[in-house]
Amino acid sequence: MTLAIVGAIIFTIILVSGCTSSPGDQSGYQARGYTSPDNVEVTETAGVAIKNFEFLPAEVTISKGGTVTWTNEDSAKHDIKFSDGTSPLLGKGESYSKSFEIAGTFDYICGIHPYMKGKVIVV
Ligand SMILES: [Cu+2]
Repeated sequence: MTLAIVGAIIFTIILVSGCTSSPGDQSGYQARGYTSPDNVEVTETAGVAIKNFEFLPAEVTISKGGTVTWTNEDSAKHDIKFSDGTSPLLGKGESYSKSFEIAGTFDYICGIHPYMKGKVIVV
């Protein structure tokens, strides 16, 4: 679980930096051997933690046919609400997985706390 979180954080940094990095930042990436910002790493599966009323990371990119798994780490219950349906309510430690067969950008919220927002990008 710790590794997954670290991976998610690194992935987020890559995504965020890809949008905002200056040329100077890019050299730092290459030195560390990460995928270049223009070539964001796409994985078949992604994990999203629900923690402190936030989706972490709030944005994941997966390949078509891939799966995202959300795990609630809060004591409060949350769900994952897309335009085409809502997950069951997740208690602490519970997970929900959803597969994405169509490329696109899919926004979601928590149906209980609509200010909690996330995004799945399928490529
Ligand atoms: Cu919630």
